[in-house]
Amino acid sequence: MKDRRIVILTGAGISKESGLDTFRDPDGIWARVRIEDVATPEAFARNPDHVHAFYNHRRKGLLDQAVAPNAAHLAIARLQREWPGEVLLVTQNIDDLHERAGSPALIHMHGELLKARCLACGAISPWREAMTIDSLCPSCGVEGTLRVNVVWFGEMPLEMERIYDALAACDLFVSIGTSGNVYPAAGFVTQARSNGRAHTLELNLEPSEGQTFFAERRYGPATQEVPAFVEQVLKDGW
Ligand code: BJW
Repeated sequence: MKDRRIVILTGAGISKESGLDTFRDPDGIWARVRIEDVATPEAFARNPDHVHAFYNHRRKGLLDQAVAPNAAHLAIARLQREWPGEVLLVTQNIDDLHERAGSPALIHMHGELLKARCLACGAISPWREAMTIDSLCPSCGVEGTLRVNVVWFGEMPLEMERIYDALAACDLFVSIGTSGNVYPAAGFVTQARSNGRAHTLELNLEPSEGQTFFAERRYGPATQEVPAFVEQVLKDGW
C-alpha cells in the first residue's frame, strides 16, 4: 500500500454540515448574489466596496464560534496521517476547516478567505478583520491595494501543475461535496481516469454534473459517507 497514491478533491458540500453555505444549492450563495457582482476581477474593479462587503460578511461567518470542522474534515485528516502512501488533498474551499481538522498539508486551489493579497507588492498576508478600500498592506504599507486572496472567475486557479502531476500518478481519485460545475476542478476526474489505472469515486449528497465519469458513486451527507470511506480504505484499500 506504501506506493499507492490518493488525490482527494473537496468542495463546498463538505463544509455544509459545519454551517457554511454551498454555492449552487437552492439556499446557496449564488441564489442571493450574482457571480458577476462579486466573484470576477471586473466586479472588484467596478465596485470594490461591494466585493469587500461580500467577503467581509463571509469571513465573519467563518470566524463565528459555531463554525467548526465536522466528521468529514476529521476523517480526511486521519487518512492523511495514517495512509502509508501519498495523499494529496486539494480543496476548492476558501475556508480553513481542513487546517482546523488537523490536515497536515493541502492545496487551496481557489485561495483562502483568511488571507489578503496586495496588488502593489504581491505579498500574501493573514487577514481576519474587515477589509476596506482604505486598508493598508501589512507588507509594503501602501493604502488601498488589498484584495481577498481568492480565485475569481476568469483567474487562474493555484498550483495547477502540482495538481495535474498528482492526478497523472494517482491510484485513487475521490471527489467530495462538489457539484462539478466549475472548471478546471470539474475535469480532474477525467484527468485521473486518463492515467489508465486510477479508481474514481464520487462522494456527494446527490449526483453531480460529472457523475457518469466516476467508476463508483456513493450518495449521502459528507459526515456519514467520508468517515465510512476512510474506515474502509484504511482497513481494506479499495
Ligand atoms: C453535500 C452536502 C453534504 C451539499 N454532504 N455533499 C471549460 C474549461 C475550462 C474552464 C472553463 C470552461 N468553461 C468555463 C470555464 C471558466 C470558469 C468556469 O468553470 N465556469 C463555469 C461556471 C462553466 N472557470 C474559471 O474561470 C476558473 N479559472 C480558469 O478556468 O482558468 C483557466 C484555466 C483553465 C484550465 C486549467 C487552468 C486554468 C476559476 C474558477 C474560480 C471559481 N471561484 C469560486 C469562488 C471562489 C471564491 C469564493 O468562495 O467566493 O469558487 S466560484 C465557486 O464555485 C467557488 C467554489 O470553489 C466553486 C465550486 O463550487 P462547489 O464547491 O462545487 O460548490 P457547489 O455549491 O456548486 O456544490 C456543492 C455540492 O455539495 C452540491 O453537489 C451539493 O449536492 C453537495 N452537498 N450538502 C455532501 N452535507
